[in-house]
Amino acid sequence: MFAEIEQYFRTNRLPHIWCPGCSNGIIVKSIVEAIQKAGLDQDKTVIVSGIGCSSRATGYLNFDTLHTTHGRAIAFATGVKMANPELHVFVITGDGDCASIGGNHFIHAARRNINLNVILFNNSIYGMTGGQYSPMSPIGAKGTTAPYGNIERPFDICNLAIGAGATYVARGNSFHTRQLTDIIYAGITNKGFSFVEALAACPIYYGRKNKQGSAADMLKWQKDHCLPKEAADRLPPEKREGKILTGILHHVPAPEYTEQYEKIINRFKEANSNA
Ligand SMILES: Cc1ncc(C[n+]2csc(CCOP(=O)(O)OP(=O)(O)O)c2C)c(N)n1
Ligand code: SF4
Repeated sequence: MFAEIEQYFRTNRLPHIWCPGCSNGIIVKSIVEAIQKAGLDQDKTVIVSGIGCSSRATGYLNFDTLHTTHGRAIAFATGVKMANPELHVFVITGDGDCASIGGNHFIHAARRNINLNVILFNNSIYGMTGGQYSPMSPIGAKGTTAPYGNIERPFDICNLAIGAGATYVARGNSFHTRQLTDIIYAGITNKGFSFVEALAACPIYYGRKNKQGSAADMLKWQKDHCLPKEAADRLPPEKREGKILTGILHHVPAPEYTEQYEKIINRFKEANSNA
């Protein structure tokens, strides 16, 4: 099984640092499966990450990768894409990395509709630094900085992406891996800012602090609480209560940023050659 995707990993960098039961590896597998399905040239694919447990993924992936600074993955990725629009550029980020310190880069990249594939590993907590609450921790969730329960309302990051102008927005989870691969793949085919929120399970910090049981229990929770949007659309409101909608939530075409930029450059080149 691993042999099929082994080429996408720097096997000499394994084993990885993730805790037993962490779902980061599951999400990474869906990313490489989507890349394989899309037939992307490994030498023309760049994967950029920030800092966090999830962001460590770039160290294990056999592409040109950038493990950058906390919150700045989208800014670095924007630079890469602008410098060479032919590259397929992915961003791996955490809920802290993307929605907290990196929130401003996130909304502006979405607004510009620059052709990036951003995959957010949402474990609802800062894993790497020991379990502080994040802007995506649910109300009441416990963290080292919220010992009595979080009182801040979390972002619905997919709605934020849609509001900011992203042209492709989807949500998946670590249990329904085929769906996760499919929505990442569909994002690759979108020309513009593609955003996938992948629900992750951090059994060590989020799970322990919030009495979520074992790693398997946390995946089962995702199985039981996630509902594909198409199925939800056919149900009465009371049956959708408490469910997290998954699948493609939003997909509308809009001009892509690097193409618009290229047009301006060409216009000036033409004007100068005629002068
Ligand atoms: C500028 C800066 N501020 C803070 C930190 C410390 N720091 C490292 S990772 C992290 C949060 C990680 O949480 P998240 O992005 O959700 O990723 P996870 O570890 O949960 O995958 C923080 C605050 C840092 N490295 N750099
Ligand atoms: S702390 Fe949580 S997110 Fe980080 S590797 Fe461990 S289980 Fe995964």
